[in-house]
Amino acid sequence: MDRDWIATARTLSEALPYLQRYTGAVVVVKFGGNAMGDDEAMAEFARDIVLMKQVGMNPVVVHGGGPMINDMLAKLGIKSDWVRGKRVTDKATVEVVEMILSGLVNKRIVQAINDQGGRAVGISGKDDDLMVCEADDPELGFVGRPVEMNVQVIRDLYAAGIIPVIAPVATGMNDNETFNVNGDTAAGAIAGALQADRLLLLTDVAGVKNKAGEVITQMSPDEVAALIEDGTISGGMIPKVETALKAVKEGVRGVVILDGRVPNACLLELFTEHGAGSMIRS
Ligand code: X2W
Repeated sequence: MDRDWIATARTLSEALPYLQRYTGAVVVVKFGGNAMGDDEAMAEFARDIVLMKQVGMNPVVVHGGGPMINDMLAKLGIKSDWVRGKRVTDKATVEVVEMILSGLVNKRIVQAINDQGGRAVGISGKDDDLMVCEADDPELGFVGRPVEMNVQVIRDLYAAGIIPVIAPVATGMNDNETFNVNGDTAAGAIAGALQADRLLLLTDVAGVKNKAGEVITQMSPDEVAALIEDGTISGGMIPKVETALKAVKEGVRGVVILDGRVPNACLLELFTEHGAGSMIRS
């Protein structure tokens, strides 16, 4: 069957109010390791980001890469333990984390965006002291909790037409310290410091689900707290919604938890009435 070109044109026309609403908007996109697929899915993600930039938004990509760190640690025979959703990170582990996140994963995303005609520059939380951390918990070793954010470098990059791509690796308060930061935590801290219009947390589930297993499309911070309290939100979703609550409290206008494996997930959320995933805002 022929493609429906009239429907294609209508889709563009229907996007106009959303395009107008988001002109100049700062949108932080957390791209988790589990949401990253094959090269084709990566190209599609990159295309969405380049389109956002092209229509006048300021996308800022913060990525994870947990599965890729796991693969390299396994190859090197380094064992990894997890405590409350965070990787216990000793000296040997933090070196692998920095190599994989700032190297392999960061540059793969940068290259994919550039291949779609965007101008991406990859940095980590170390660059220009973007994210300075303290140890989160002595039990976790070199896992960082952001205590000082210097986001001017991000503003400088997007004002110059560049899409920043940020690895969640950070500097400490003491010389030569390197911290491993959970990707969601880093994205939330960056979105908060930027007072972003949106934080999109791309993951591998459709969003926050109610007891019947249906995705909840809109929630206030109070409703989220009640759902944690009664056990509806549990497991791996807890750190995500906690990041969302903190970001909203710090001034992010809306946080959306959505499935990054769905084709054009970001466009679906931003440019259609349908939206995607679960939105948390006051
Ligand atoms: C994470 C950083 C990467 C990450 C880790 O070591 O795996 C901590 O757990 P995803 O793909 O977004 O899960 N850091 C402290 O967050 O990756």
